[in-house]
Amino acid sequence: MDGGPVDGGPADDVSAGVIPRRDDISVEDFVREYLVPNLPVVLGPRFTDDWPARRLWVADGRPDFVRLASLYGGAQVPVTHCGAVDTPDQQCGEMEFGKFVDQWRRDPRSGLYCKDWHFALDREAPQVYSPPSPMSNDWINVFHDHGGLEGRDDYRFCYMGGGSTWTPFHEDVFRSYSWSTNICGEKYWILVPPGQTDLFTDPVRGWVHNIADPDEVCFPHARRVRRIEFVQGPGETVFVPSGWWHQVRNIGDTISINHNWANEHNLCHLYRRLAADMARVRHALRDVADMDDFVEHAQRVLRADSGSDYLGFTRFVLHMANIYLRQLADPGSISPELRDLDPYFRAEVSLRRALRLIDDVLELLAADPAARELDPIPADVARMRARIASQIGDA
Ligand SMILES: O=C(O)CCC(=O)C(=O)O
Ligand SMILES: [Fe+2]
Repeated sequence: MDGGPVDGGPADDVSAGVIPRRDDISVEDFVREYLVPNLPVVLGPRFTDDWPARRLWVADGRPDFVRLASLYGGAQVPVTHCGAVDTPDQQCGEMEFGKFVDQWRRDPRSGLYCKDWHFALDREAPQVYSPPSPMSNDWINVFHDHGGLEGRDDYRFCYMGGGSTWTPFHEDVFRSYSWSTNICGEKYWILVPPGQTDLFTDPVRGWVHNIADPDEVCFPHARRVRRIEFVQGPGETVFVPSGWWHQVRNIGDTISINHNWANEHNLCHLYRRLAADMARVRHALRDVADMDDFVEHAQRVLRADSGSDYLGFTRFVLHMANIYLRQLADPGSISPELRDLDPYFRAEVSLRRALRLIDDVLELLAADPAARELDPIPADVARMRARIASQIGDA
């Protein structure tokens, strides 16, 4: 088997507008069939059957409002109001979780949506879930926990809301992957394969906010966007690949957990997003291009706009490369950063492949004019590429 697309496989499903579904799949097959070709899939409930949250938070298939309020009532949570107006910036504020649950229970169609709650960061309570094994190779969160990334932030979220709540059409932060599991309830998904942004974005008007019912005056081609639509049931997990725009609507009372994540397989997507954002920033700042600290200024603007900059991204990649090189040199001792990964990801063949993919991105960085003028990126990148070459060879 050459590892290429299989007849009747996920790529064919996706071309036919059908979401691939798997009740069970090995981690290795998940990587080969979905991560490498960057295709979506819905994993069956068995991947999350052992989650305490699926019992603790649910009664008769519905949210257990009393239990939820007693467990987390005092927490401050972000709450959005999904009004009738389809704007990307839904009104958002903070609220005590107990009050939110109370209002949700009394009026399930109030449009209140508790979203982007950093549940895992907030709670010291025992863990009530852990990522499905195929999604455990998460450089963003696992390594953030070990001080690898700056700032006290994570990309793990809890969402709760009634039947009228939804998330407008968007692409995920940094062009990361996401996975999303329903603790209870159902979601209606619209997933859009990459390569169609011309149909639903515009330099002046921005982008379509409701792809289910686009504004045809501003975006006359949006109805032609190829898409996959499907319902995600309780316990199921949706894998959203890099750069796939999506829109999600809750059908009835729904609770979900989602993580943004990245690893060697979408590192080049992250880099290309950053490089494209950089090009846009430089273009916007072209009138002040001769100011003294232009390079640093452009990085500051990039960080404010995109949540990351070249130095941060390079540090992240070098940090990961170091961990993988150390692990490869000393396979007997599992580093704390790699402990939570499925053993498949720690196998020598996986470590080598990750380092090769890291090196591909370092090669792009080494050739990128925006990176070349930023000390100490060029020297650090060159040093790391030499170390990788000496440890795994050039192949
Ligand atoms: O469930 C939602 O409302 C949004 C989920 C989402 O955008 C994601 O998982 O990336
Ligand atoms: Fe998303």
